[in-house]
Amino acid sequence: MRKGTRTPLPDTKEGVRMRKLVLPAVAAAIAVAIGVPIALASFTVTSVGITEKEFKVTPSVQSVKAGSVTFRIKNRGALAHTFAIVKTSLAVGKLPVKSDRVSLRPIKDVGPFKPGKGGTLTLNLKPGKYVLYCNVKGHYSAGQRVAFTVT
Ligand SMILES: [Cu+2]
Repeated sequence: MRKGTRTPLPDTKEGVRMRKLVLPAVAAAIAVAIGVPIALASFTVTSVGITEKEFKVTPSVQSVKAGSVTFRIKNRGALAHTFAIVKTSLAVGKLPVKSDRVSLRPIKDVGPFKPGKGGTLTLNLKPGKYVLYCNVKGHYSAGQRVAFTVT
């Protein structure tokens, strides 16, 4: 006796892909268990496409709303790249570098991804300024970095 929750097709709004993520059986089971109406059991996820290559990180949007954000990373370059995110008010080009790598502690640094490969990273982001970059030796300094804002 599974109760599925039907959701509308994905909305597209200014490049931000807001997608209803529904795990029908699980959501319904949890909803029943904790007494939440089924209609509230779906939730919204913000998805940001990330393209990496030599030597750029290009997000599909420069800013998102606070909450759960899924980065969908794709390496379209010829070298391996990582995807790192750090929360900082420092300017995008002014992060401290040691041994050719950013020395700040990132929230997360995933990869390295080989050419043609990629992955996803979901984080719960608070409002603030962030920098997205690749932390393979020398890549940040070569320009593989971009400012990112959470509002
Ligand atoms: Cu790189």
